[in-house]
Amino acid sequence: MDIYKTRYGEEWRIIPRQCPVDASGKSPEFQGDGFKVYKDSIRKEVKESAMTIIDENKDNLYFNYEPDGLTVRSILGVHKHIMLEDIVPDSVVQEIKSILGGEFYIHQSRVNVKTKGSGSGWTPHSDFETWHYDDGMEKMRCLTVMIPLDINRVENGCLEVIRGSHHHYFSDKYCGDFGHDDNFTDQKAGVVVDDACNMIADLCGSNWEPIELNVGDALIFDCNLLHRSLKNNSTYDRTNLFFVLNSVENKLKAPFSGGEPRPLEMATR
Ligand code: 6CS
Ligand code: FE
Repeated sequence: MDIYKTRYGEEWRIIPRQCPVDASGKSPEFQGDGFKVYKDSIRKEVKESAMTIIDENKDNLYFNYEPDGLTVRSILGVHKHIMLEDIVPDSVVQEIKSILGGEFYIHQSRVNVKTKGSGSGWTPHSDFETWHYDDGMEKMRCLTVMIPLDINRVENGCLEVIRGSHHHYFSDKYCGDFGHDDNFTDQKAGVVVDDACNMIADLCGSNWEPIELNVGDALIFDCNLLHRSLKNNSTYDRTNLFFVLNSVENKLKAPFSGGEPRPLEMATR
């Protein structure tokens, strides 16, 4: 049975989360908020080393572009070259294992390049909704670790979240089928519409809040946390590195869309 059925029918719905958030009960902040910031936990030179590795391996990486077709939006498949363990401290890795209830593997890794002036934003969404429909991720036993390679501020389009929204699942109405790259570039299916954001915000007693971060910080957030970010209107880039970590007990099935699986750089199988 598909407990998180989405992209069907004529109306969107909000249903309660069916899966535990924190498997061990040792991370109450993550359980309640759906995210946690680790201040000053990463080497400050992280951008230089990550971008050098990307440059050296650019022929083996997967590029997604902005709607202009020219500006890079995301560079996927970076974890074969940039090692999670070299960047994220062991104490954070251990907390992630405790939240996920054991070992994980990397479902997706990417650098989102939100170029100054031209980098566009990300509409409100839960990652899990896409990973469930497009990738066949059955349960919410997955989280993202985000490492800012540049300072993240409101003016350069930092991540914004609704605290506690991971307890509610947005199931979209059917809104057409789009190519995997197109929906990555400019999400159309699975976008949480304003009325649904407002309803979830009311349920949570919170509303959109920016997560401003410095280089050296790290953020973890639940796969079902509602998030968005605005266009980069500043004079400086916003580059962030992401590792998406999924429980080994939650490996992908056939996509719930019934369609073809996405490229392996978008969803490891
Ligand atoms: O399609 C995906 O996998 C991605 N899309 C969004 C909007 N967020 C996270 C994920 O990388
Ligand atoms: Fe996302």
